[in-house]
Amino acid sequence: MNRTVNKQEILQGLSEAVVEMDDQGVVDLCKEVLDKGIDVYTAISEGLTEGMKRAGQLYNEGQYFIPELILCSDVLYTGLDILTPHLRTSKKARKLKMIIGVVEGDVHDIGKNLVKAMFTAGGWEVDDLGSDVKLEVFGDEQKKEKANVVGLSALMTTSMLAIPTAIKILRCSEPVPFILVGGAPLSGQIAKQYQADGYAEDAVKATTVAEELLRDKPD
Ligand code: B1M
Repeated sequence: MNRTVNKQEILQGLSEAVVEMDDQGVVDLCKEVLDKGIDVYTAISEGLTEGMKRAGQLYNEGQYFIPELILCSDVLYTGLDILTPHLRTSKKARKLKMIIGVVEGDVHDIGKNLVKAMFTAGGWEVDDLGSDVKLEVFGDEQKKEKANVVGLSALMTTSMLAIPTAIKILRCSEPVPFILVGGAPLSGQIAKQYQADGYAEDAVKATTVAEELLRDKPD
């Protein structure tokens, strides 16, 4: 690996290492991120995530196939494992709780895991149900955990059709949480149509939207 010198090169290097499925490259660059005091949010969003997006484009162009995508995501996770413990965690006066999961029929969990990392860094307690989550599990978990927010993620035009049912189930749970939805095929308009309380297009905005929901309606 070439020796990287500045922040921009490190971010670019992280992105390329994900695309090139270079696990050791990501390990080395994450160490540089930490040694040089580069903002960990930036390294995740402008380095690792950009690389995964680029891998997605290569898949769309027919240059990468499923095995490459799996290897790219493995490398992304190597980086996340190193960097996320260093995300600055804010201390909240009252502990806020969120439940998050990818809806049934959908195994795409990279975006959901980034959302989880941002909430954890924001001082939230996060109950992660994983991916391909049966819809009734969201309701059952809410009854047990009484979260402030439940986050539903979907990455496919097919799986997102499960979201309105999940929302109906959650509206019957006690206490009713704020429901936040996200994932590439969704939009603010679709979220409204589905009667979600909030929509966020990326992981960083997700925490802002959740906090706005609680500020506007604290109880
Ligand atoms: Co697949 N896949 N995939 N895939 N995959 C897509 C989604 C697809 C668009 C590719 C394509 O055809 N162009 C397509 C879906 C088509 C559709 O919509 N109908 C697709 C398909 C078809 C499939 C399979 C069916 C392929 C097959 O087997 N023939 C299969 C699905 C199996 C299943 O789920 N039942 C499949 C499998 C896989 C892999 C396992 C190989 C791998 C996933 C690995 C993993 O997640 N552990 C994979 C990948 C990597 C992709 C692409 C390339 C990239 C997705 C990704 O990780 N993006 C994707 C094509 C693409 O996007 N170009 C594709 C990076 C990630 C950081 O972004 O997830 O959007 P994203 O998350 C963002 C925001 O969306 C948002 O914040 C995140 C971070 O900023 N966000 C939220 C997400 N959730 C949120 C929740 C919130 C708020 C914001 O609040 C709660």
